[in-house]
Amino acid sequence: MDAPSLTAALKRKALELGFDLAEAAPVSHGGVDIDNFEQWLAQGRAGEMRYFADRLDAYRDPNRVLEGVISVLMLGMNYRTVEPIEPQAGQGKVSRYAWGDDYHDVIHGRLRRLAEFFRQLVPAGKARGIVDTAPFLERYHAARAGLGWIGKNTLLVNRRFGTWIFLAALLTTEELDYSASIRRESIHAVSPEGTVVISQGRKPLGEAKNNNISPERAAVIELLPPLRGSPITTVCIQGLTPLANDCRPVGTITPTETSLPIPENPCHNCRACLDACPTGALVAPYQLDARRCVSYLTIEHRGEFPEELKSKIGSRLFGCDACQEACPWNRRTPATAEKAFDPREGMNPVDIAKLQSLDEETFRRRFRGTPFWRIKLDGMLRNAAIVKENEDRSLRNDRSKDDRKM
Ligand code: B12
Ligand code: SF4
Ligand code: SF4
Repeated sequence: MDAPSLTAALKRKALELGFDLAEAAPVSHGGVDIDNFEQWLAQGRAGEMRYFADRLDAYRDPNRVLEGVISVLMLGMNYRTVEPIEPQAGQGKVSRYAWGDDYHDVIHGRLRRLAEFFRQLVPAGKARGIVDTAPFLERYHAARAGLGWIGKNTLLVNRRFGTWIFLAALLTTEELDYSASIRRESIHAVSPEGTVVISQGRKPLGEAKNNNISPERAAVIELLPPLRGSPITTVCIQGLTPLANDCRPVGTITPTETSLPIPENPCHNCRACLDACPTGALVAPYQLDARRCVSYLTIEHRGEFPEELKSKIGSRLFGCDACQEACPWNRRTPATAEKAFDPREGMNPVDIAKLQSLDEETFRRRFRGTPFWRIKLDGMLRNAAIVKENEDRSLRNDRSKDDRKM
């Protein structure tokens, strides 16, 4: 089967299985994105998520994830359902992604069926479906496949669905049709003077002059002849690809500072997500320090929270949506047709006193198959205690303000 027919068949099947987005890209073997990723790790920004460092070899070499891999079909599934109900006194807030069935379970089943379908079409080929389950930069590959761009909140933003999409991937040993993807033939060479040399492989095609650095250090590149007027309009810096669908990665600016493409980056000058983050976890556009992220603290982190962050968590019991709720691209997105993501009863907001009264057995019965299962009753009780402490503190503060007024 040729690449276009195989790709078309896989995409059709993916949509039939309930995915909302499906596009192919070549699998990346190393490059600046891995460099950024390693830098992120070296800065300690992964916190206690040791699996990154433990599996660094596989991030560098996707053959360790699937021997002989060349392509990936990147998939997206819309999970937006109803609007969130704000918690009242005695309640904790749960982020949208966790209201229904655990997405890993929902998506895993579909990936298995997609992989089986692939094997019927290409019996000699190999395919592996993944959803957070393998050392693979899903957002980066999704951007390369053309599913959207990486927003300043580090999430993949799609023009239609915003950020309310789960990502998954079908890795394959077969070549696919990458026509929707952001290709990497135009790779970059770096020049310290701010001049970007655009090249194809090792063959230089021309030069672009970095003639403006915005306050956010976003670089505007003016293409010099012979490239002026060519379809190359966007600069791919640091390997990030916040590109519109018709853009091409072009160059990079040195040294390795935050330099971002602007003209076609739909985030433009917006910084709503950075401003909305309650803990300052988005330390710069496109950069997240997980150690400060409420999502990390309430879901991944074991043990006590850093004292200085406790009060900033407010009533967030599980996960955090602040950098998504603030995003203008999330304002008018459609609801999902996927029933598995419909909110289960009592999943948001959650009654703190009821949660604190649960024993292990009841917790298991109630939350089996939901994302709460992952952190067990102990983790939920730790989070509940912080939410309660924050509520008590804010009541005390309100009372002392009233006393001062009298
Ligand atoms: C670990 C993890 C987390 C961690 C770390 C998050 C993070 N931003 O890395 C924590 C627990 C905090 C987390 C939180 C959330 N997560 Co999460 N998470 C993952 C997971 C499993 C791995 C992500 C990863 O590889 N991180 C490592 C970092 C380094 O990767 P990166 O950000 O892509 O790195 C690039 C940039 O940071 C940049 N960079 C790094 N350093 C530098 C330096 C400079 C100078 C520059 C310019 C760039 C730069 O380059 C890197 C390479 O491209 C993915 C699934 C997957 N396998 O991809 C889901 C995933 C990203 N999470 C997801 C979700 C839904 C969430 C939450 C919304 C859940 C919630 N509501 O609480 C929050 C959102 C927080 C946020 N703003 O990111 C979805 C996102 C879907 C989407 N639309 O993008 C994913 C894809 C899961 C899925 N299968 O759908 N998550
Ligand atoms: S703390 Fe909340 S707003 Fe900040 S990065 Fe994490 S998920 Fe986004
Ligand atoms: S809030 Fe603004 S800056 Fe952040 S991801 Fe959305 S559009 Fe981009």
